[in-house]
Amino acid sequence: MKLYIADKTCSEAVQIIANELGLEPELIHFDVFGKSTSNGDDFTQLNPMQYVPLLVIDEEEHHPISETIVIISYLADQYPATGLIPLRGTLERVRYDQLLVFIATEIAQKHIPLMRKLMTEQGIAWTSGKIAAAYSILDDRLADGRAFLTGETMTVADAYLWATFWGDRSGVDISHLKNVASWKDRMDARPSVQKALSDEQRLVNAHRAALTAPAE
Ligand SMILES: N[C@@H](CCC(=O)N[C@@H](CS)C(=O)NCC(=O)O)C(=O)O
Repeated sequence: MKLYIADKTCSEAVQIIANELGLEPELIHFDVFGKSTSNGDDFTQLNPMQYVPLLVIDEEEHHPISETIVIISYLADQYPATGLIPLRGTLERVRYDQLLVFIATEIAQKHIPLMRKLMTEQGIAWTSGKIAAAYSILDDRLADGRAFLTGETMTVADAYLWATFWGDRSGVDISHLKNVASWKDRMDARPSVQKALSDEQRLVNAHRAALTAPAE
């Protein structure tokens, strides 16, 4: 299994879930700006949108799976006993999918044009307000003292939200949301999260070093 990742992006959610499950996909770095991959694969052939994360399960047939929430849900669905996601077909799962789509559309994707500095002043204000409101809804959810977004155990939604925490790059300030801040501290401490960060850093550094190494 191959997982294409990029530096400090939503692909960290997949790394975290793979780590929670004890899976060890081969990690490949995609340089979002330079467009090269750490193993020389032509990423455009694999994903014409050039987005990570991308999961290739079957090397022979190359059927890549894109879309963060689809990938993390798929991985967690393979191991129902872990409780990383509610069972498909249940109302609990419908509500859960609602939460994943909320994170994808109201938080993750709304950050991107802000981070890329592509917006007018009015657009920045409107989008930042929407993102802050979405985080505030999640802060309310955590206000009952639960440790994670849906209860006492970490699930795929927590991994996804953690991986789209881009306020330092988008300028969206949510420092007033104390429940989200405590939740973030809990997530930061998880071994699966720390491993995701160190694996990513190692791979990114190696890819950058290879790109700048003088040709022999
Ligand atoms: N619809 C995709 C979008 C993924 C996405 O936005 N990926 C970003 C990183 S978080 C990316 O690869 N951007 C590369 C680019 O903009 O060129 C998903 O939800 O997984």
